[in-house]
Amino acid sequence: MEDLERSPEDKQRGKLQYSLEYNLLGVKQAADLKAMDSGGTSDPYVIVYLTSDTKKKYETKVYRKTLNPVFNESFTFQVPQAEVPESTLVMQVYDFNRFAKHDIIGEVRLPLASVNLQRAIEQWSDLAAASKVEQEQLGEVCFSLRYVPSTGKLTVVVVEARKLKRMDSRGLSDPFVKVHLILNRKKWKKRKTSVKKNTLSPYFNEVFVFEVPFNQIQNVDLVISIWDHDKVTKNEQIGKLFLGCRATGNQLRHWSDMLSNPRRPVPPGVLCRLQLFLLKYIFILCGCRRR
Ligand SMILES: [Ca+2]
Ligand SMILES: [Ca+2]
Repeated sequence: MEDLERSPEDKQRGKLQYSLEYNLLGVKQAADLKAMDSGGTSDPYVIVYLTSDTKKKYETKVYRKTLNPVFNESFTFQVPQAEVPESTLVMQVYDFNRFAKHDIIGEVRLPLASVNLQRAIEQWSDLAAASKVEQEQLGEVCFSLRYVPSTGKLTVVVVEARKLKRMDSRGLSDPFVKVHLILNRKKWKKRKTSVKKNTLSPYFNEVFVFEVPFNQIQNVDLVISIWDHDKVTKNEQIGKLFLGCRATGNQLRHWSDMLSNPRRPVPPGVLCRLQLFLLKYIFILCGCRRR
């Protein structure tokens, strides 16, 4: 019955094999995955989490250029008995991209109430289109960029952010912005704004000037990330975005505008009001995830 309702598109996402026994999840392998990259392949990895605790996510290694990855990784979940009936296990297969947003290929959702956790299962499930339920709105950030080739000065004005995700259980968020420059894929320079307390629409208007010689500007990437300051626990990242010659979409356009209009600041407006998304660029660029 369920299969009949599925659109033909879902069929082409591929399938995932997994096992589950008590709180031990085995992500076995995927097959016939949809090709997300121009070369006709994908770079798949799997993120798993429970809907009752979306902050705790686990992920497998990335497998390069394959549509049939064998993961064979296990994850242990701690889920209070009382939350089992309400909780759904989500396994999302993503396509890794080094310099762009990772694409979701599809997902398997397994309501824990529908399985007997005392009995080991091992099965294949077709990947379905990702549910929008947990696709969070992280917010927008507005900034302007200016690069003057003759002096080698790159000016980043962090103007404001809007509609940020609420990170604190009591209160809103305490946002601040980090600006990283990456040179030849390594962390190079960083600056950060002040912290604005208890707001989801912080106004910063803070100016950062970086020295970037003209012969290096093509090798520089800019990462703008927004964090929630916490006094007691670790600061948490709300979202980030990435600009540079290897970026795509609006991010690339904003960067190209800056390079083609030397001296004139690219005004904060539609172009620079970019959506934040979750990425792992910093780690990738440090080489922690390279294989
Ligand atoms: Ca890819
Ligand atoms: Ca906080």
